[in-house]
Amino acid sequence: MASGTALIYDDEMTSYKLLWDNPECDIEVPERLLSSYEQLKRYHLLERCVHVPVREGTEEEIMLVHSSEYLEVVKSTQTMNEEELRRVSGNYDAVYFHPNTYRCAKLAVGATLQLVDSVMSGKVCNGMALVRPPGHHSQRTAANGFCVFNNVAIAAQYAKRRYGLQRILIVDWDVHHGQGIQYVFEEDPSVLYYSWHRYERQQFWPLLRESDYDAVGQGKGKGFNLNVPWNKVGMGNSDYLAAFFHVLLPVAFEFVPELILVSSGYDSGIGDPEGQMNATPECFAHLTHFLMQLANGRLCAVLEGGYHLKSLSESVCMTVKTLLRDPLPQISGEMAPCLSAVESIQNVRAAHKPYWKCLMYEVPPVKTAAAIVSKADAHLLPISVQVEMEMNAQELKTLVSALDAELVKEERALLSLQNVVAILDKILKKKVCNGIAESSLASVSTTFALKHCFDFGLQRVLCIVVGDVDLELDLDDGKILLMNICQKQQTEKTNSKYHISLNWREDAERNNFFCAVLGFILPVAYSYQPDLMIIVIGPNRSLGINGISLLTCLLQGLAESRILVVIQDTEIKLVQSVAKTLSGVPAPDFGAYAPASQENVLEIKRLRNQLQQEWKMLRCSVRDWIFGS
Ligand code: X5A
Ligand code: ZN
Repeated sequence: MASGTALIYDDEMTSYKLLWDNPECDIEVPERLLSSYEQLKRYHLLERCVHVPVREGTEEEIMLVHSSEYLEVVKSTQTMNEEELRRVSGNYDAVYFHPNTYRCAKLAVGATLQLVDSVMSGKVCNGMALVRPPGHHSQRTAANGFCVFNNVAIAAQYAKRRYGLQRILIVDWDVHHGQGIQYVFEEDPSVLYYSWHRYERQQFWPLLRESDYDAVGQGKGKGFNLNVPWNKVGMGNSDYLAAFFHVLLPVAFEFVPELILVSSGYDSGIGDPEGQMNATPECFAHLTHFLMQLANGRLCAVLEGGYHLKSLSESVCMTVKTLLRDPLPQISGEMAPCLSAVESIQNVRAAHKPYWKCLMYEVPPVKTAAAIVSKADAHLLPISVQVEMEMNAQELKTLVSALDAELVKEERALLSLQNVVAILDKILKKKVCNGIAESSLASVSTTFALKHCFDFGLQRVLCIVVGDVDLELDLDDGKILLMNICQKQQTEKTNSKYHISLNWREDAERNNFFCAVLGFILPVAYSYQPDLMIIVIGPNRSLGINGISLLTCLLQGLAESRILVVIQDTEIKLVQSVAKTLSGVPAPDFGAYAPASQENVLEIKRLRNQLQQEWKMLRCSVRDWIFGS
């Protein structure tokens, strides 16, 4: 990997200045470059850099962004007298021309491209170009805000063309909005533009509506324009860092840029008359450091604004020192962003939620939903469980009537569906992973739920019924595997592949269900490979809370953990315990282990013999294996 830092500078870019009185432009002076360069010398940073000569940008390069007409206008200013220069300058917002402006503007473009070439060729890893005039305000057919040619925008287009780059990140930390860059790449998803800027609700120059956080890009470029508008002056180190942590960096790491161009203006630094912000020079070291972790360290910083000569030159030095990989300076100030900053950050994040995964999943997804009869008991459930509100009656009727016209007429039946449908819908639409629904008529609601599942396109649903719940189902096609766990022998029914009765009696104090779950239920369930599981708990159950917890817990390995638990009788202890296991509250207690009774062991054996041909995971002996196949 390349090492070294390029520094590109030529004092010819100090050869133009404002020739007349204009208070808006008189801060843009040649000393900006001279003092920065001097300071680099004084800190012995200059001698540590690789010096790359400047060149003129060619007309073809300039026309990667600007029109030929505009190029001709700028060209024509070379030979103008002061009066003519004033007149042309007056055609633009916050611009002055000098006879040398054209030459310097071409050098500024060329210096930027020399830097890109040095980094892209691997001659250096990163670097900085100290240039005048700046570029980020200039547009296809207009100079603007001291800017003539858009150095950084041209560099991005050039890098795409010359090096075939597909993702370039432009970070504009100048205190003004680089609207010129925004305009060029608004519809271009290959260039991600990030800018923070003094905005004050559109009361600060350039006074544009499109500088606000809701300008996210257009067409294919939606999501690739990030504006952080500062609505107050005085933003400092912690505000800038917060914007990096919570907006730029997550998006940048997701974007995976191949090259970073920094529109490196220092009017966002402390003391600057334009910005009125508070970031100390050390802040720029930290900003630089973070960006160096992207794009394989390929970073080109190009000077834009910065009008407080001391603050500017110190900040330039901090940037270059960091590019040279010196240890970072301590950052000063209380590390707490101000309210206004946080508000802006929140707004950009919200505006960009649809486009970036890092912003989409900021809150962990809800795993478990519950719909219970007594809403007053909601606080007894784990806080991570989302308690569903009453379902809209009309919505329910529409949903039900589509599948079962008769059912809609029965008030009591309809009511019993409410919770089950609400939760099942969330599970099917993958809004939650699992859930609990209390239902006064578990048989009706489960039968309906199964219909709803197949209507939704599920292939196999495992339905485990604990206690007395009669389901009238067609069980021949294998779309449902029904397992009844009941008290006593149902003599008239024989077990079939898809309808299994497991006679079980639980030890009152202790849990003897391990043997049934491991020895029978799980092997069958894993052989079946359901895409949803419904556990129905009715009255007269032969299984205690511990047994039910164990069952729900161990079944989570199947169907991507999609489990719906339907509970008929309101029993908050049971709901609580199931909610805990489903939501993954740590270390559920299944109760003390008890060996299964003789009766239970025989039942498992009997079922295994009966069904191991159908459900091959039941095999646990060589004999089973040989005679079962
Ligand atoms: C490059 C830059 C600022 C123009 C301010 C005009 N331009 N009021 O910082
Ligand atoms: Zn600026």
